[in-house]
Amino acid sequence: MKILVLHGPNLNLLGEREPEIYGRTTLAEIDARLREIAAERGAALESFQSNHEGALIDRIQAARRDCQALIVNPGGLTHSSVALRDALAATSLPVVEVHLSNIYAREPFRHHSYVSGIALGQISGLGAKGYELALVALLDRLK
Ligand code: CA2
Repeated sequence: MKILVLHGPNLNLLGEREPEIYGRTTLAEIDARLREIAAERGAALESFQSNHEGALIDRIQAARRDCQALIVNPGGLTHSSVALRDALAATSLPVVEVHLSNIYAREPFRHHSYVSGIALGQISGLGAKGYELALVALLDRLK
């Protein structure tokens, strides 16, 4: 069983900038912890970060062939990308949407997500822990 974790634009900056909003944990640290949790439960995990919408969509399309579920933090594309939503929906795989910050406690333009309507669930505001909770929930579900 393989879970794909997708990180959208600018999330490569995690831990380096705006720690008051996004925390001090780096993306590499998040990915390492997720790989550890997956391995403990006998699953594989692949992480992919891109600042390019098309690259994210290409990876989502490929996931139909090699993954059983997705965890996605679409970054700013959450609030703008119908194309990303369509690609996720087309996989027919369970998707959990994760946000480090609570998007509903921030600017109004962050309150709408194009992804939430096709997601199994959304975790918002729990920092890096949100990815871990999403992973455990998906692995329990796929068991
Ligand atoms: O809270 C989240 O995880 C977001 O998806 C992060 C996005 C933001 O546009 C969403 O509204 C909420 C921004 C990702 C940029 O990440 C940075 C990390 C460190 C420094 C600067 C940007």
